[in-house]
Amino acid sequence: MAFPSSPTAASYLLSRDNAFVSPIAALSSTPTRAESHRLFEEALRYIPGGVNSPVRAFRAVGGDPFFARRALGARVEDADRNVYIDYVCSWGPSILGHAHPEVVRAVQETALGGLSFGIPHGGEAELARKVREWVPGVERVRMVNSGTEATMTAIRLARGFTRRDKIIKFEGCYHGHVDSLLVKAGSGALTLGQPDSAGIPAALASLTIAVPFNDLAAVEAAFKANPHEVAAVIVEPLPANAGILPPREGFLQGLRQLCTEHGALLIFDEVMTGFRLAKGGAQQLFGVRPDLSTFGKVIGGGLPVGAIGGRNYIMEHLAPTGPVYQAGTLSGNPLAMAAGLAQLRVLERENGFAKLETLGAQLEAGVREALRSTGAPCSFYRYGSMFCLYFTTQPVWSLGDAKTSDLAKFTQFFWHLLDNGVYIAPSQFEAGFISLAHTEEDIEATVAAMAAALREMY
Ligand code: HOZ
Repeated sequence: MAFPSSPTAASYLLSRDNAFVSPIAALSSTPTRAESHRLFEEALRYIPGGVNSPVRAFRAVGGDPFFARRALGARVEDADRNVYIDYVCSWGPSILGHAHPEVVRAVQETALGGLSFGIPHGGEAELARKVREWVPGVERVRMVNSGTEATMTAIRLARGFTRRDKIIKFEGCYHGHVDSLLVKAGSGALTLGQPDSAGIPAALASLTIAVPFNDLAAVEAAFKANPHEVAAVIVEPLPANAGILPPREGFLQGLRQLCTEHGALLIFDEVMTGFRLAKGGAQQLFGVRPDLSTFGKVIGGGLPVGAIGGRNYIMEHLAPTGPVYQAGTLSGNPLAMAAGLAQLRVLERENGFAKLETLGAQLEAGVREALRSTGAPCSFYRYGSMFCLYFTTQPVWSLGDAKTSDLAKFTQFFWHLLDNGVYIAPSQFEAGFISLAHTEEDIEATVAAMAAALREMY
């Protein structure tokens, strides 16, 4: 698989076509990853597990992770110069593709005026205004540095606002590595078999009630068993950290109703879905208005940003107007604001969500045909540009269903794809992401690689 020619940073900034569209040449042989291996050995000497986030370690699929040399458009190139069509997209943020020229330019130009101020600046309100314009449930926004910070702040705010301590969450949902929320968690915690992390005091974990996703009766029972004690229900409206769990018709509406009835806040964790599924995220797609929303990933254009937003009468409980303390030296960082604004501007101008839907539909049609022709016992889920293939025929509505997936088959599928130039997350319990830099040809090549993998496996 070829990377765009003339691989200098400048050439990507000059020519969008060069940067984002390149012909696909099949790999002539199985790629070798000697340099990645060397870099991993080196990293292991200094970094626990050799990685700065566990999901990167390839533990679930065996073997060493590849190391990135660079990532441009829909491609990532590894340290050995193997090139992959990338469906991880930095775990979601790169919705325009990697290093989009406008985003890079915005960062470069802003950097010339300073890297960090610790003083308010205009870019903060500009991005906050954009979030408020796009997302139905948001009147005020506080910028933070990651999705984890956003959800941590959201539950503190919910507790401070309601003066209650307990939180209801869903099994397999992942809300970052927040102490209170690393209970029956998804993503890397699930992948590594540590959904309840060590190091979290039992007294704190006991304030978190985990129930199965799509089970309204369980939520109702939890409210009844803890009268006037539940501060919030936090949910990924489209859980994408245990694969993808589609919400049943009426489930999110039911949560809204139960929260209102019981005086608890409804928090939508839109770190994955915000600015990806639709302009207004999952809350727009499913027509349910939460009290608080958390964001990350796409909102930062590839730089570390998170945000929490909601109705003003709740948000004003945050310091300095209210008693719930929250802070951050780097929050509202000028480069991050500039990158986020540039990314959202391009998404809007290019009618991004409609294009992503078209690419997603193409992938879905191809995968379904491959499943039909190979008879592979799988279920495929897709919402817009997010997708997941499970190696089970059981409909997947909950973590329990997701766990019926044949993980050995997933591993075979993963390595077949990687060795044929397609990179999906190295875990069954993650989602795939399409970007605007993916082309119809990329999707075609991906479907062909997936079909070949399934043919070999079944
Ligand atoms: N936040 C991502 C959700 N699946 C995983 C990225 C990470 O933990 O590094």
